Amino acid sequence: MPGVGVPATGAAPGDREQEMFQMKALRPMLVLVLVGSASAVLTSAAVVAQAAPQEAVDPFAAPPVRGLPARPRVLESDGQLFRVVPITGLARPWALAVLPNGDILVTERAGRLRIIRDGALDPEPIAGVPEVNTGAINSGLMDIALHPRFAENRLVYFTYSKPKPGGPFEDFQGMRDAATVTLARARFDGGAALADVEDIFVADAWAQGTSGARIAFGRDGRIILTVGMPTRHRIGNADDAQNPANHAGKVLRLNDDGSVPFDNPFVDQEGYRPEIYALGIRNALGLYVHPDTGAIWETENGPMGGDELNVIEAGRNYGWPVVSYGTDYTGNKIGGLSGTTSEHPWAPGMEEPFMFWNPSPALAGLTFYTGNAFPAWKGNIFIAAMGSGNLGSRQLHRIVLGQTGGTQRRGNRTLLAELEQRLRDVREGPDGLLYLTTDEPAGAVLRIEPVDDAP
Ligand SMILES: [Ca+2]
Repeated sequence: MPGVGVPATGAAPGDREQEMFQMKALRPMLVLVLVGSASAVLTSAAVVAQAAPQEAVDPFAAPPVRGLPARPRVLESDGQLFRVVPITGLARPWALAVLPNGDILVTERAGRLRIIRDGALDPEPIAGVPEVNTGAINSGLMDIALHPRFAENRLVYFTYSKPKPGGPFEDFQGMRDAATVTLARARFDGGAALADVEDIFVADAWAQGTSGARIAFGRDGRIILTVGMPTRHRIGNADDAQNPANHAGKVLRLNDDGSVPFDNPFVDQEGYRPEIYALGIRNALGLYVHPDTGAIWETENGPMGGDELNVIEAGRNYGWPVVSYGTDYTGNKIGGLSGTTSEHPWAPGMEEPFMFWNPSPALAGLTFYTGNAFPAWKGNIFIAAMGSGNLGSRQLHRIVLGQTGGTQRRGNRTLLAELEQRLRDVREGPDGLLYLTTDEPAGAVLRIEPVDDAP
């Protein structure tokens, strides 16, 4: 069922079976909006589809932009002109944080922390980052976030893959080394090095393979930390995502010193790690706390055709690896490295995604747009997509919510596909502009700004 799907809100499992029956009977049920990938052409008449405008027109440039531009270029999407300003010289940039003075901290996957000062990349990395493991696609030095009171305390937080002590697992059937998600805190005074670098939380989630880790501060000042657990390896197992006795495949909630908040949902429940906030997570690569509602939004890489946008609530179970709208890359629903353990995409007691994507675009960073630079985008959700091969296009998704903020009408528009870049992160800066990272060997930070001098 290619396209972008919205699960029927509030439907009980029995209702869902009835709906599947209706779908087989060619009755429209899901509101689907096609995305740009050619493989996303509808193959079933059982859905209502509306093609989104796809061809971006660049009114100022000839020839049209293909690939990362060397200089600022004006692009267009859905009638909105915007200028893309590339800041190049980065290698596999993962995440970024815009400082109050407009400088930008950028993590590079290999374990370097870089800084863009006054719009130009400082050639010297910032010293003090611990050794990182880069053994899997989504590993290395990953997310970065500023303490809510950074202007006063200068505290920065970052996540990384911590190598297992003792080095590579040569004694473990000759396999590559294992790592676990670690949250570190440091002080950054704006100079050339971090100070007081400290691991404040080392997850019990030793794994061989991809395990993404995002952080965001809740409105209450607590840290939300995602720990991925996508597939089945000999070190770490997808089933760990349902095991409350470890941190793999979970959303965690911590105090800003790494300790356990007293009001976590399972803090007094036997058999549960007290840091757990939600379970059943595959590989979360985007995380955002809405400043008005406090809602926790998460993007998650599913298996083939199962990328998700979720709203994470305390104590809930988000299904992995029991249920998913995707399948293993063998095409089998059940089993394999990445298949589920259930034939059905839903189960009692497990949360449905807010949206899911098929094919999977390899969704990564996300933000709501709350600024004033682009009034037409206000309230929209932006999601970076890394794509590749059968994973759909490398582009930025723009999700338009319904009038009620809600769940009835959701549109998916896309932009920046012509750049053909693996878009890893998207953030809104304090200036109301959007900032992205391109996770490429010759990567960049992209600043998206309005075009005031447009004809
Ligand atoms: Ca899920």
